[in-house]
Amino acid sequence: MAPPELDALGAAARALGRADLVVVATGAGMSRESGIPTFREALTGLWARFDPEEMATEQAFRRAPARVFGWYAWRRMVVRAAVPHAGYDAIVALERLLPEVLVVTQNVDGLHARAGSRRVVELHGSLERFRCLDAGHPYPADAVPEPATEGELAPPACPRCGAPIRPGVVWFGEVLPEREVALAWEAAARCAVMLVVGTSGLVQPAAALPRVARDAGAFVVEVNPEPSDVSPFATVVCRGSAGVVLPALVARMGGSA
Ligand code: BV8
Repeated sequence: MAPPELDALGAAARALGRADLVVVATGAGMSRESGIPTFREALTGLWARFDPEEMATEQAFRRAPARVFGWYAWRRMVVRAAVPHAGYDAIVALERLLPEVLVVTQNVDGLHARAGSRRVVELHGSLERFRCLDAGHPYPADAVPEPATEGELAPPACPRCGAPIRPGVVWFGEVLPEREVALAWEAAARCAVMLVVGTSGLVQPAAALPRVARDAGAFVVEVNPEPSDVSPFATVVCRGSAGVVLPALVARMGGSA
């Protein structure tokens, strides 16, 4: 009798092999093996004493713009230096093996696109996008300095209206972008398989996606070394890290990352 994780891997590989549409829904755990801390670990140094749910808000930015902007400029610098690990390559391999794959990510690090994934929906925006706080005037990412150390960084002023420049991410209390939500929810309701990778399933409304897929009859695979709020909705759970399980899945399907 194969150990349970191999059964899960085999069942997941078989379900993927039959799937017309696969949604790969990823959270911060997907980037962990590329050296990017998960959201709950993302507050280091001077920010260590803050709670992410406090820092990632418009209120925090208005109250302490240099502290919040410095955190995002630092995270962007860390992310730019990161290299997508084998789990990202495995998702790109899935895109070659299967008829239709859509990546729906909560992450703002851009690593899926950098790895070569062609269809990526960013539910929470991107560290590489900036706009002004009041009018939403776009601001060129390359004009934002890359800090040499973790520290406060005063946001630039919008050249058009003078408002402070903010990161193009979705903060807590902000609505998710309409187009991305429509794409993600439509695919979740239509997919044969949803691969849920590296998310605690705590942040709404993204956390509802595995439930949408399961309720629509999809085969839901969770890839996470730890139990999460997604686990109860999973058809099978592959208890392991993204960088190990995803390549193993593709290998079981006879593909190679
Ligand atoms: C909204 C961008 C509505 C910014 C992010 C009560 C009060 C107030 C608000 C709420 C409330 N209840 C619900 C809400 C809404 C709130 C929310 O969900 N709060 C939570 C905390 C309860 N949501 C919102 O505010 C959303 N907007 O609801 O608007 C509205 C309606 C009308 C009008 C106005 C508003 C907006 C949510 C988006 C927030 N922005 N990111 C930034 O990055 O700075 S969220 C951010 O945190 C991430 O993007 C991600 O989504 C989330 C972190 O979650 P995970 O990705 O799951 O990461 P986490 O660290 O939790 O878990 C990592 C997992 O990986 C773990 O399970 C671990 O085991 C696993 N792992 C570790 N290593 C590996 C691994 N897995 C695989 N391999 C490994 N190697």
